[in-house]
Amino acid sequence: MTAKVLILMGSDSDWEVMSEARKALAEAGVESEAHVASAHRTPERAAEFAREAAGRGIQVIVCGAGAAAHLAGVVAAGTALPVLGVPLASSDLSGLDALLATVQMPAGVPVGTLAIGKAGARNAGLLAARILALGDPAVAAKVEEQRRRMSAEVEAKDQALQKRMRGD
Ligand code: RP5
Repeated sequence: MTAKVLILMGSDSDWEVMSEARKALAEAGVESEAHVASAHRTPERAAEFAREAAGRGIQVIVCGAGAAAHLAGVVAAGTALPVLGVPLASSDLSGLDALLATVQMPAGVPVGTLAIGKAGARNAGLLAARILALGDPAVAAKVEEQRRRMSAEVEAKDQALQKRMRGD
């Protein structure tokens, strides 16, 4: 199966967080590939990934980067594919720097920005799956399954809480 989602990150130190996106995609049955490419340290490599993604069958790109995080913006500048950005907390500013750098794109170059860190990485994977689900019933079924599973987990937590409060 060829990858439909490309996950890019500024450094291998981002992988612990960005692997959450890959896990969420795997739950939805979506094949992904992940690479390190930095907007600052390897600008040509980042631009090449952006330029070549659509031609390789990629449909959504997820970019995670920390500090002055320009990766998602640079990639969005080089492709017409949807780009999702995950700001990472890898500097002394705890991700606020990356959030602002990722979210404040000028009009005309959209980056769909998620939350800082692991929740954002997971949501980027889930959102990429939902985009793909529009044209893929098998992925759509997995997305619905994930929603049902999440609801069931919350209900189970409430039942456990009620039981604890009753003292049994
Ligand atoms: C950013 O700088 C990367 O995305 C990473 O979050 C951060 C630190 O990178 P390393 O110094 O760990 O390579 O470009």
